[in-house]
Amino acid sequence: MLKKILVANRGEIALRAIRAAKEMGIKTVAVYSEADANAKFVYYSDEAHLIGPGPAAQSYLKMEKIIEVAKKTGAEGIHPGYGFLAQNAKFVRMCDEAGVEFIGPKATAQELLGDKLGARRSMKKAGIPIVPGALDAVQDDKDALQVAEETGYPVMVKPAGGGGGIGMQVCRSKDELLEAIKKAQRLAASAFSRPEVYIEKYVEKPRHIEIQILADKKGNVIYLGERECSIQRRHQKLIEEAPSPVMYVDPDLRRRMGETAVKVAKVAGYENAGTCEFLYSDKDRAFYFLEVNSRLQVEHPVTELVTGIDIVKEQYKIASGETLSLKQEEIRITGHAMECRINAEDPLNNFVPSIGVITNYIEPGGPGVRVDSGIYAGYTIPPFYDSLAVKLLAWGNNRDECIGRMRRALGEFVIEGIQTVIPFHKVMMNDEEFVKGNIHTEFIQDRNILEKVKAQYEEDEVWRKSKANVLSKIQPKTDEGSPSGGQMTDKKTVALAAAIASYIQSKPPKQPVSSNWVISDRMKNAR
Ligand code: MV4
Repeated sequence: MLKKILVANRGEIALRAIRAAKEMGIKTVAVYSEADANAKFVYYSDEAHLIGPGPAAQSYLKMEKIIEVAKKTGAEGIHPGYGFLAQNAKFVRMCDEAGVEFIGPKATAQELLGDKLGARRSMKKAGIPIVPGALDAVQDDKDALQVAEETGYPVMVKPAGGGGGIGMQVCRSKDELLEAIKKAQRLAASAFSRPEVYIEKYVEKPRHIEIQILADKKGNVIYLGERECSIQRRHQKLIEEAPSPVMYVDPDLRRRMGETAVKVAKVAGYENAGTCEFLYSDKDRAFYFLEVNSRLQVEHPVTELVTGIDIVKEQYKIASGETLSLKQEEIRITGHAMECRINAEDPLNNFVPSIGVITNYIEPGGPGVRVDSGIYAGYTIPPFYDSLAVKLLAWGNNRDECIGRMRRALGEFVIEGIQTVIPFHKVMMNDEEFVKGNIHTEFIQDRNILEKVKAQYEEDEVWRKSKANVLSKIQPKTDEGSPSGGQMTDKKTVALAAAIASYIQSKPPKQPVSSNWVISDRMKNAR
């Protein structure tokens, strides 16, 4: 078994990786940026090393630096978390060369699965059901029109180089198609440095269902059931659950999807934990392979709650060369689990990131509640990173009990000083169609959920004010020349937050402004 690992990430997922290691007696090394000096994961790690300034390009993406810390500290493995270096084949190769175990799939599997069009070809050849459409990149307008005609409108244009929804466009006619292709090629070239795009049949209002898999180094692969992740906004998942509500209607679907995912993993020579994404059409009762996420995912705890399996511990065991100790027949799904992503974003203002000092923080608890949080009272949310602050999970014997607990837990949660998406989740947990499980990927728009969030927010404010005398708060210091270094950092971050907020709210310029500022992706997305 690995004796010491380095966690090459931050926030709640760094903490998650540290917690599993601690329970197994594995020593942990954290690496952190200047902006994360006061973070929980730094505090909970056995040792922590500063690797650079706040912007990720100068810290969490510094491959040589991170490997250097691993070598220096005697860490035998690197857990990449999600994002940053988790799906970077070059980094995996560098780990291999340095003799450090990358806790995740090999570089070859990362490359095969990172090429979405290549993966589509390999999976089609292996008999995996894929969405109808092209197996090659668009050559020219004539070629595009022909493929779309054969496939039948509406179609979706997708970049070959990357998934996750970036640069994808729906086209309902010839005219839309030619426009979309040009735009998608431009986006793909800048986001993935590969301009190729391809055409698929657009599946209308599908469910997004994914299968969690575990694969050891000896070719054994099992599936841990599914998660439904249909509740998304602009390709950002907000709610995930297991089982998918469709599994209550078609109990054999899990086995069919699960066995398909296992086959996908075997075709790709996959190892460690991973997720196979599918689209499911209620109308056709059919599922289609989309892509593999070759990393531990944000929503993995949903599966942990219904299977009782600690996925991160399994990752460490697999990376250490152990044979999977779990057999497919031993995997049981018990009850229902749900995750609400509590982003530090303002749901009343286009989900613009909200940063600053947490002046009050009280976590929910009680039966069936799990909180994976990177924040605490007095902590300052830095502006450089993803806005996911807390993952709130509920488990129940059935979906109704699970939703009841989630509603109760959301009601207990106190987070002050910043805006969060808690009011959005409260609206969702009371939506009639959501409660029935009638969800799909266009649910938030179709049900006008965002229009109901303001009323919820105001209701919360009335409650908060009526109880203001009960809970104490941290008073952020604003006076000049404070002797406390920590407060100085807070002041700087708050000033930065104000600058970024005004930047976001300004109209996007035609020409990109040249500046030495590094604006994080979430800031760009908010514009
Ligand atoms: C699709 C699709 C419908 N038809 N492909 C988006 C993320 C990426 N992993 C795959 N995605 C989709 N691919 C075809 N052929 C629907 C999605 C999709 C989606 C589309 C619009 C709005 C929200 C969505 C949420 C999840 C998936």
